[in-house]
Amino acid sequence: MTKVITYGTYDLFHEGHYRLLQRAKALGDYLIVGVTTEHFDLARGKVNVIDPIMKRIENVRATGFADEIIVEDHEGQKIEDIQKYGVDIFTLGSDWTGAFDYLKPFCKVIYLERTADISSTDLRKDLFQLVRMGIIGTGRIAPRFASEVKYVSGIEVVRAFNPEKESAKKFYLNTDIEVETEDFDLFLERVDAVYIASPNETHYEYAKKALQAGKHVLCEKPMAFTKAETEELYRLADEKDRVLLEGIRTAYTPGFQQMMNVARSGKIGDIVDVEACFTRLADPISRERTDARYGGSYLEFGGYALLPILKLMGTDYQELTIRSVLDENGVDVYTKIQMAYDQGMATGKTGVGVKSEGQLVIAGTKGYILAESPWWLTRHFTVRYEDPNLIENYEPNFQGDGFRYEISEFVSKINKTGSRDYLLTAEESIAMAGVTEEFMKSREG
Ligand code: C2G
Repeated sequence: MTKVITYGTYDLFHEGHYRLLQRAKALGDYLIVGVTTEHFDLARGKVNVIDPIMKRIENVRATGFADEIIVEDHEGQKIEDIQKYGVDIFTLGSDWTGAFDYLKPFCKVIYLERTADISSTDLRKDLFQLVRMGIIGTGRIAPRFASEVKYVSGIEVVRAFNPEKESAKKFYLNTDIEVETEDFDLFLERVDAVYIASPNETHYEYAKKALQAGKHVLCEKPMAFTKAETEELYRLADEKDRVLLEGIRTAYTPGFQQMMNVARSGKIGDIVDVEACFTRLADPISRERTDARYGGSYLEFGGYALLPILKLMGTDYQELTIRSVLDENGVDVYTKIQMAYDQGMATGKTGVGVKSEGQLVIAGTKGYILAESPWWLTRHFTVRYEDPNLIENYEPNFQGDGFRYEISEFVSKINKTGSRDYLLTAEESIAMAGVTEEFMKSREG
């Protein structure tokens, strides 16, 4: 007898789950299905799980494919189960290819092709719909995004779009996600939402088209280069009753939220100055270093640097100064933004050809917050005072590369499970566009 085992959360049970179980069963004579507990999902960083475990188990049972159902509740359990039940084959969908090769000394490991194109007809008509996501642009960031989506329940990447055939092909080979290269409208028709990760200068047009077609939009920063265009997109989203979110990852991480709240708690007194720096030396042949108009450090990292500034000092600044150092191609390799407020000031520094200390300092009348590089992931920050021996350490939770928090916020806004607009508000995103507009003007002058 050949014993097969597979595991999953099976939240919002769908066609992809069904087909996986069907094929898992066909690999042998006896199928064991491990369903994850809430606790285990929390520990492995799967966010947004909606159905309770009893419902998830019931859905697996109802398929009729499982001969035995067990629960998975801790790290390391897979090896225990394989040994305990005398399992011959471990199988999981191809979104996990490679991740469970460590089980090979214990049994055969098979990754089954995942169901990429889940059709809407088979989706449940319940309150929570599975969000069928399309990715626009298949460059460097898109595969990272795609690999984090599997940690967010309730959303599936069903296809991608890129008119550049070479990049499209590479993405398909890497991710198994089909890429449409010609018909944008056809691509839009088959998704509920899009993630825009195309070159900076195309964000606005894609976002507009997608919103007009009634799709929810998660757009990489900068969403647009002017305040008016950004306002127009938020207006359009409102009119169409669709979610529009700017993808500044830091805003959605648990650690950054906690840091903002500690800053506002009065612990460091009144906040007077915010200094944020983000530099990363970019490859000389990369888009950031060669595209004078739409590359450069500000457009790459300005959103991150401005985020804590606008959150803590507000969007109502009195003065804005932007200075850049350009290289021989006219690319801003280093940019410094300075803002003056009624009762304070702020500085943002970005670099792609200049390296500096990537830290965030929030200075107050009683103390300060120091978050060292990479503060934009916010895995760690400290509160400090006049007495240098007094240091309060914060180690917030952070899993993967942080995309999952942004995606989770997007999904819960679509499902209207919380109006958590405060993570990154339209007002903050529009104010950022205002600074971007000034930056673009300063480059023309
Ligand atoms: N799956 C699929 N096609 C999809 C979506 C999911 O084939 N479109 C597969 C997954 O690869 C997995 C199973 O369905 O094999 C269950 O998926 P999830 O419920 O998302 O669970 P997952 O997070 O993949 O759990 O220990 C838990 C496991 O490591 C994986």
